[in-house]
Amino acid sequence: MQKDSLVFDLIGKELERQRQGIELIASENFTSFQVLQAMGTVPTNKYAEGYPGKRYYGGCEVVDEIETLAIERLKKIFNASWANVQPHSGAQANLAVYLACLKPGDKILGLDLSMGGHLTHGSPANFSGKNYQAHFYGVNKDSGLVDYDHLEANAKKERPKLIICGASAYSRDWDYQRIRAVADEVGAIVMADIAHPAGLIAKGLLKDPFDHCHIITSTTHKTLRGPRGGIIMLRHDFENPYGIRDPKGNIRLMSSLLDLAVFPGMQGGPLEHIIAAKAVSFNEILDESFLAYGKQIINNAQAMARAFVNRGYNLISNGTDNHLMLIDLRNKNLTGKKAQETLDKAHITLNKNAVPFDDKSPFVTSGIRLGVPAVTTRGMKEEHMETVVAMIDKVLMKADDKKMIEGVKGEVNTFMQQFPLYPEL
Ligand code: DSN
Repeated sequence: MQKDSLVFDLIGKELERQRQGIELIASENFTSFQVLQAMGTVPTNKYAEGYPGKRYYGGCEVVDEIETLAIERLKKIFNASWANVQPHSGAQANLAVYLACLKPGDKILGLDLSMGGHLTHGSPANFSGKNYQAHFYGVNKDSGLVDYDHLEANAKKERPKLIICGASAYSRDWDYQRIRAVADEVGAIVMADIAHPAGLIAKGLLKDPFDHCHIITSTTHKTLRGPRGGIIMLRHDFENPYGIRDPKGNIRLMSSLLDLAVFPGMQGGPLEHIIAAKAVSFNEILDESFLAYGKQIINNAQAMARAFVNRGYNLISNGTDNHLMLIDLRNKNLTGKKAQETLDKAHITLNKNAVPFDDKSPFVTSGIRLGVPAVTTRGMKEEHMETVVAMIDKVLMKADDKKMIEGVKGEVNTFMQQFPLYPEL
């Protein structure tokens, strides 16, 4: 069979796009070369439904070792007592938690998507909003911070079974302790979806949600810088509050219900080549160098936020504690859609994003979300943030000047040559 040049040429074009541009999508990153290598390996050929030592197929002795290594490394990173590394994505991880904790029609309480929350936290367009009765909390209009009073009031009114914290577009740290106190009052389980800041939490650079939140989910490809995928963790296992028993009549621990929810509840065969790549990335996170990476992310995000504020941009909550920021462009007479499309032409990639209390549709939006994990992996430091923001500002302030935008694209491509990406390829 001849090499499929059609597909491999497109993969080559995507590599060039990633090399030449400035990547500011807050949920993206560049894996190490060895993580990339592990993904393209032979465990993809193996069926391994079940868990290490308890599979439904023969020949699983090697993938058992791979998966066990991934689980043990992940537990070590977060000081967790139990982990499941099989979810194919963050959405799957969240679905598994809902399957384990809820019955269809049960109430959940999450951060509103339009205020920075995630689709899987109860959006009516998503399984979480279709199968469960979703209620929401928001952010304070003036401060842009999570409105914990609103959360508490809604929790007391609705008495949800599950309270979800975590966000896709929120630049501040969370008060997990307060959320747990509310949950204890109303008898709810707390799930923290730490997909965005997980890499910073892993190194102690943000508050630790593990002691306050019963269940933690995450993706592995954002600040954790691993392959695309999901994980679920517990620091403290606990008896399920619904009295569900195993065939011997013992009350099942939550870890057991979560394992059952992932498989056979909502997935079949695990992706053992991806689990191998997760294990490689977890080893990288355990290394001391990942702490320096996390610190640099925060320094870069703060330098970028300052550079925007100095140019009169309106940052939600006036800054950032983590790797991302959300900018309301209304004072610049721009929509998020126009900003994203125009910056794309200059090879600067980010996404339009609703801002809290947005008056525009989700397809247009008044804002943009920017994050620095990917450019930090490329090697950028604080001083480069000023250059990046200057280029963004130049494009946005004359968004219809095609010649200028073409010029900035050239500047971007030249600038990025000093930050090589995958020289091995
Ligand atoms: N799509 C991801 C993000 O961009 O934040 C969340 O799943």
